[in-house]
Amino acid sequence: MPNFPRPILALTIILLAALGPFVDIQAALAQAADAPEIGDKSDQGNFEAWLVGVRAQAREKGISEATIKAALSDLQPIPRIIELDRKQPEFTLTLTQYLNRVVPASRVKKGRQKLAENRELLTALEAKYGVPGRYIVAFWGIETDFGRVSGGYSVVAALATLAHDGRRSAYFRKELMNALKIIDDGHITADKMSGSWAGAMGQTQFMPSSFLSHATDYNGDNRIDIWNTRADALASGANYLKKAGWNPDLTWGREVRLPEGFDTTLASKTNRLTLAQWHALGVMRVDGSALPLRDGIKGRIVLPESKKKGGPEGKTGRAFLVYDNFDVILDWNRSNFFAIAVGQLADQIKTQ
Ligand SMILES: [Ca+2]
Repeated sequence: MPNFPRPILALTIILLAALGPFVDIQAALAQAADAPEIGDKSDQGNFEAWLVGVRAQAREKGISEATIKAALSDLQPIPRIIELDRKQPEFTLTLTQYLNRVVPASRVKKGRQKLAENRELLTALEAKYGVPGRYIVAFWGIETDFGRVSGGYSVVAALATLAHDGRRSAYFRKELMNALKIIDDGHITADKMSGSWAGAMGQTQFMPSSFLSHATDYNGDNRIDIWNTRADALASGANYLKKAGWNPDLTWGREVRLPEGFDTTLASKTNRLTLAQWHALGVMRVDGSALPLRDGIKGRIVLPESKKKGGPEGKTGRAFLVYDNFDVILDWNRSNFFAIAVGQLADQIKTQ
């Protein structure tokens, strides 16, 4: 997020700091919606008393006393995190405004530099995981400005704060247990486990559950270090995408122009048509030329700015024809804006 970072100006930092956590929390909210409550409501009044229960649960899960002591002693909730969690604004930017912030020309330029600097590693990762380097670099750039801004919060304190807070306790308590396991496994110490205020960690902003299922030790030192070891971080991102179903033969999609009177009910997650079928329905490249007619490729139309029923004031906003890899990006972060930003940054990095 994840999330969802940056210099040039303090303004940029503020804007992207706001965007990153938004992105993290979207996935968190979606996952928390299906998670059962564990029963924190009865003991959330007193953080210390609550921590006693957390320590007991950690012991039951086989976390060592040393880790419990190192991670859960002298722990305080962080009021700023509750503030940030409560303040999440409605996402009111247009797509164009969002892309201007998340994929500025400076980031494209830096992305090209990063692609060149890491060519050997990225070529090896593409061979192993089937994900082109420009996509790995795009995720890296959007999540953390290429590893520069990965969040300054203690992940344990952040997750404990959110787990104790009671709004999405079950989800964050599980992530807290996952974080303790990562520490217990020796990948990072509690005091060095930093991340976003919502607990997204390292250069790829993995939640602890994603770390446990997808992070990988690429440089072979027996530690998975997505914070400081670039090879581990980028390989972990590539592994995530591979496991989520990345198709090496496809791109992500493209912006398109819809014909006058296009039936917007055709833009649905389930309505996957061939490029020839979309062509027959009048869908064009954004410059007005015909779609490429590669056989066998199906895509769906995404109208990221439209609310249901034709969008605000009947407008559909910008339109995209996307392939299966778009849904892989959404697996990482369930925001159409985020997925389009990743795709566009990857495209622009490639265009030299
Ligand atoms: Ca390693």
